[in-house]
Amino acid sequence: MLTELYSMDVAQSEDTEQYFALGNLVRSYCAKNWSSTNRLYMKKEKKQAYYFSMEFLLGRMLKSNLLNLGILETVRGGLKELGIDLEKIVQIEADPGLGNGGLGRLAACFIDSMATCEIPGHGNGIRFKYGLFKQKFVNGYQVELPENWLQNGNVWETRRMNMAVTVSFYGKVWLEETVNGYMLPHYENTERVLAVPYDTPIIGYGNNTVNTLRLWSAELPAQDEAMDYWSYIQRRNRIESISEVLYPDDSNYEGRLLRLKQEYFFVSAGIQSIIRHYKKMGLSINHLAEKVAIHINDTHPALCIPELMRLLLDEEHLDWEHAWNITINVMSYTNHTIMSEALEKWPIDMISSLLPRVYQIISEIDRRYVEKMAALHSTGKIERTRIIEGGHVKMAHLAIIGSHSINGVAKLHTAILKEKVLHDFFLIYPSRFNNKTNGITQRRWLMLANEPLRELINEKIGNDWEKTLTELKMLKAFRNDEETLKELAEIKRINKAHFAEYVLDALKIEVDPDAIFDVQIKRLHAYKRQLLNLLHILKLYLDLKEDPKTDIHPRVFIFGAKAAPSYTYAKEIIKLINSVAELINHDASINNKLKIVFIENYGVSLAEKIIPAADVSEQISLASKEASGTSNMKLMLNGAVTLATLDGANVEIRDRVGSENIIIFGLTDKEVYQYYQDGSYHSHDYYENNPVLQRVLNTLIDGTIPDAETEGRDIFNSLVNYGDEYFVLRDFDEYVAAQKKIDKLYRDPLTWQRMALINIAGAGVFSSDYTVLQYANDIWDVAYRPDAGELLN
Ligand code: NBY
Repeated sequence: MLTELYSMDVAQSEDTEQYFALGNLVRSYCAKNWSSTNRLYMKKEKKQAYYFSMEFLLGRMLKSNLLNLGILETVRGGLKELGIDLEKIVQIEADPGLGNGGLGRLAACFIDSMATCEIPGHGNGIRFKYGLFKQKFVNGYQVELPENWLQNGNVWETRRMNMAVTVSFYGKVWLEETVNGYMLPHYENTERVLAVPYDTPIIGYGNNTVNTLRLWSAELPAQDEAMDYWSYIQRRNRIESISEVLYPDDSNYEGRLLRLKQEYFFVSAGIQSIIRHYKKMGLSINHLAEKVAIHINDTHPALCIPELMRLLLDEEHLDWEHAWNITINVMSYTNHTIMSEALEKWPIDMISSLLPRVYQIISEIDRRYVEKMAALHSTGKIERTRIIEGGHVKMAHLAIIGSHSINGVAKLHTAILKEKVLHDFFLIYPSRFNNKTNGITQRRWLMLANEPLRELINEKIGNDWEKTLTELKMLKAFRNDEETLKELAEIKRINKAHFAEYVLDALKIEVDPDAIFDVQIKRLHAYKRQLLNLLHILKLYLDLKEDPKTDIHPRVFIFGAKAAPSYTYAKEIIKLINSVAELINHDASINNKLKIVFIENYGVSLAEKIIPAADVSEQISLASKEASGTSNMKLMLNGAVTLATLDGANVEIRDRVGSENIIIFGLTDKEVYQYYQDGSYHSHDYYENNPVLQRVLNTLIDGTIPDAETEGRDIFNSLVNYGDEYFVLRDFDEYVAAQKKIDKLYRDPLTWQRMALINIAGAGVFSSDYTVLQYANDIWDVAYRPDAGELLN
């Protein structure tokens, strides 16, 4: 392969050539199974599920492909004989950061699990030229740099020009009756965009299934009319900008035109290609819902609903009722947030000028909804739930009204949707609501990221867990086996030493692997309360300053977090954490008892390094705000002990491991809602009445923290004077107490390792294999690996 690609042999080649040679080899190795999987699906006319997501946060693929193909060890050994270190060449691969955070990573775990569980399920999204920005700290401030991940090419993708489709924007549309009595649209002056698919094989683990991730790229269609050269270039740039860059906002909706274009672009291209593929099988469009399921990952692809209606009405000439029936049966929707500022709504003017025909259809869906509900529900409820309201199109309402299934991503989250956020809808469509607790793939997050732990587990309980993660429960038998607990400790120590090397190399910070590695890795957002963590660190710092002999076990606080570029407050928090790190890490009197490590540019590849080295998993969002969380699952699977509020999937983690093996603190969701109701939270009182807290908060404004005056002042005000939206001060005391408990438990190694072991043993239910099987069974009604059925019980 090296000779074919670069006309050189191994001795002459460098890492980059070796990486691309191996990548090409792997791709051709799976090519046969890829086409046979497709042929099989076609021949058996299997129902297909399509996971529509704006984001797929894949991470590097070389090792996971080798693992799933069952050739990781063979290839590693073979390369070694050639004097090549596999670990070195996998680093060459650009980490495709086509997602913001949990939602995008969930999509990546799901497609891996669908292939592994032999579900005929594929991803559909956008091939962004630039992924999520690269984060750099300059003087403690976040600076965003472009992430040009395609610069050196991408071995995994195949451009399929023959499957390109056209997506139209703008123009005028009117309906005319045809001779057969159909009302069909005529278009004038539309802007046509060529959508070109790039397909990536998604390889199942230990089987012959290879599914497809189809990502669309926007291009200028072949020109038929003569055009001025500069107009041509301008138009090309305008069109190509559609798939240029991922929006870097994770929980704050921005109503920009380009974003709406992106949403329609991959939705329209995806659905057109699904229908084209379906019709190739020679089946009647009337049976579409028996052969196709489309999943809407958050509301970003909610235009799937009017777009499928458009194609069924205008291209397939079905009548409205019939088309609507098919659409509802095809579509299902996952909600990922209860935060109102993240709910998408588009101004009518914007949608109707960009997508005139789609807007007509949305209006008609809305009109019929109001008409049908008038007899059944109160006007108030109808007004609150209709799609078009207050000059906007509400995307969540569209998604709910046009789908047969609406799910939340953890039990608590689903309960809050039903009882609070979507209560009106729940009363209207009770049977549509269901829960699907998130999951993670054990292949990337344990088998690859933590090889020593994988080996230990295999030694103890065999390897059935690799296919059926709930088998990890067998580990519980070792809870009192000192030898096993010591081995577990040894592995953690090795992983921590390994990570410490990285920290020294990348950040020039020396950390002690015998300290507690306390990890909070997630997007930076006020509701996730990185600030609560920081206030506790400041408290420890003050304690140590006052009495250097204060008895605490040394700690390394590890943060990884990107802030949306426009989210000023989050960026101020980053700067503040970095300033406190400057202060503490360089204070000799602290005697290395505290260190803060803020990892730059946190993403999938860094998560793979940090998670196996974590002792403590910080999951401290304000109860009710974190829909599920998934780093909580990855960390527990790697033996970290969770320090958490009763939010999202933390509740289910507690149920699995028992209250003795997780540290819970803080307000419950009920208490938070109670506070909202009586408006009785006054953060200023906590400042006034709690001297410890007051002392800590004062460091933000009294010059203790170097070079962060503005940030310290703003953050102080937000907490003390402007209401403390996320109840940081309210939960402070309980959090400090919980951290004390951690300190105490950690000093008893056997107790601690027993907790770690029980966490690993209890993580089995959080496999995304299990999650996608539930989607397949309950929502999509598609086939899956016959022996996987037992997982569903
Ligand atoms: O989805 C996350 C939730 O916060 C987390 O609790 C959950 O575990 C995870 C998977 O269900 N949400 C999330 O990551 N959201 C985004 O990344 C996101 C991205 C873009 C936009 C909104 C949210 N947007 O409007 O552009």
